[in-house]
Amino acid sequence: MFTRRNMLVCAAVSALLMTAPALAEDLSSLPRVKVDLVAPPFIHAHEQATKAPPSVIQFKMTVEEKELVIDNDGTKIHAMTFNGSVPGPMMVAHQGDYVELTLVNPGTNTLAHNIDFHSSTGALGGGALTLINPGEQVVLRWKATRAGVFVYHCAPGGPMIPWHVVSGMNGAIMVLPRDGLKDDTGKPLRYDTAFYIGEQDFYVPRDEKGKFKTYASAGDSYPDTLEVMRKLIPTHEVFNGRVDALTGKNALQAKVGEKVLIIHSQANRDTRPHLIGGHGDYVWETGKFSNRPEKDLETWFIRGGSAGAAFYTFRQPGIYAYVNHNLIEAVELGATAHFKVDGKWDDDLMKQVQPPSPIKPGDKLGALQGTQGRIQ
Ligand SMILES: [Cu+2]
Repeated sequence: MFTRRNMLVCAAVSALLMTAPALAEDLSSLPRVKVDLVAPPFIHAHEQATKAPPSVIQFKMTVEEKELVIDNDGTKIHAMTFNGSVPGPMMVAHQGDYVELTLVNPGTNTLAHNIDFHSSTGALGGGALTLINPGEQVVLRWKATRAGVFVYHCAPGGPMIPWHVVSGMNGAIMVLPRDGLKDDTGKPLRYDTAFYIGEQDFYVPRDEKGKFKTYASAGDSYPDTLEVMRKLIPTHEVFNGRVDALTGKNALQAKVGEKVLIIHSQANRDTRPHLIGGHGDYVWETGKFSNRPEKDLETWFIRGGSAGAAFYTFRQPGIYAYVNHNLIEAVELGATAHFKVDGKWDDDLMKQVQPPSPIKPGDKLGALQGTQGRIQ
């Protein structure tokens, strides 16, 4: 029955619909900034604090379904990626900006994809408005109301959601406060360099002999992969798409005195970054910049489906391993990166007082004469 109340609701809805286009017209007066994305661990050029008025920041990403080698034994998967990399590129905007993404799914792809931005509000994070078949593209705009680092990922529905995410289809966006980052007392914090590390769990099926299997297409790999996924034990846990993507000659470079912001995302599974021989001077463990950073952390916890940020000033030169401090995952499954830090060693912070040498007879190592068990 069409009641008076219903009529009022309808009138209110049409009034809302009528006002909607006006909102879009307001945005047309805002500055528009086109940004070219770069592959992780690097991040496109950006201002840390900005005096610019809220702007429409335009990004474009292309979905690439591609075969990727994920370890040093040549194990291959049919990856699904934003812009060809695992993780997808880091986007940077400022709080109050509008993020406008053109998402392209080329006709050469085989699957439907979309994007769910954890930083956006409504419509499944944009997932409900961005589902595109091969040969289609879509443009989504959302307002960056919350400051922080946030995951984005593909979420095409049902079991496709975890499958696409663990096939590599995730990344992160950093929404900076307009006046930049602040320490625990509210003083400005500026980094010299920012790196983006995306941690990824892969679930590669094995044959009867225990060897990793290969498949003709992503679709062919799906039933076996789903079986491995359901056991929840990854075969690979890697940084930036493969074992050793960020070690050796691919190590992240820094200098003594350099202030580095390390952004770490995991779209699916919990992890616990740790910088061996260093710390998190300031850590936004949950990644949200309206909260005060924690100080002096040894290890920080990144919940699956989130990103965190750690700010550190390197104080000693050398090779630092940056790991998931589930050390089995770091060493056996691949979750290790390296920072190569140049500069001068500080003896005050650490010095080898005596190099390894034969034990001298008569040295009573470890004996605390007369003080054992007493607190003084
Ligand atoms: Cu997808």
